[in-house]
Amino acid sequence: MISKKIDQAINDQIKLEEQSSRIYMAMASWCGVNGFPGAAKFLYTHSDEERMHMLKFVHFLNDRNGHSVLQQVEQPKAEYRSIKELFDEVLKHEQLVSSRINELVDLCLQEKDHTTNNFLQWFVTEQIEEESLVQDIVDKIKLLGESMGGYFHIDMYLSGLADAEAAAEE
Ligand code: OFO
Repeated sequence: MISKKIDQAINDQIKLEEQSSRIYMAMASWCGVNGFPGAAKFLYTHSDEERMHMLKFVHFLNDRNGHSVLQQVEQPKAEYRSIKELFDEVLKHEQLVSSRINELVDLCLQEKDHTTNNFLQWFVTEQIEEESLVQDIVDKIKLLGESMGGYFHIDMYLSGLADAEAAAEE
């Protein structure tokens, strides 16, 4: 049986994962209509992953006699000044998600909920990978510079990353 506090905190996390999925889908859409097909592919894949994260929380909470209740999520931003601004925001968002996962772990320790803490460890590891992947993209954008040639190479790189991730999941 899960405590009321943890039930509420997981529901908040479900909202954040759903929000993440929608933010990345909106970003993918912007990339698609602004000449970045590789970045769009990468972000659509990430949008799907966030939905998968959301579902993991939904099933876990319901399986533990809690109740996953979907909440209203805000409309994601539709416009970006550049691909650099967009990926800087992805990185900030992933850092926010990591800090929320850490807060959830803290709460589990306070509440002595070792089962939920154990479940959360998958997300702790996942966030290390997500942050490092996005940091790498941000670094590459800086390195290649904000030029047409640089953007072209970034887009090819992101397309390759999306293909590699899809192949790894097959
Ligand atoms: Fe759900 O990991 Fe990214 O946000």
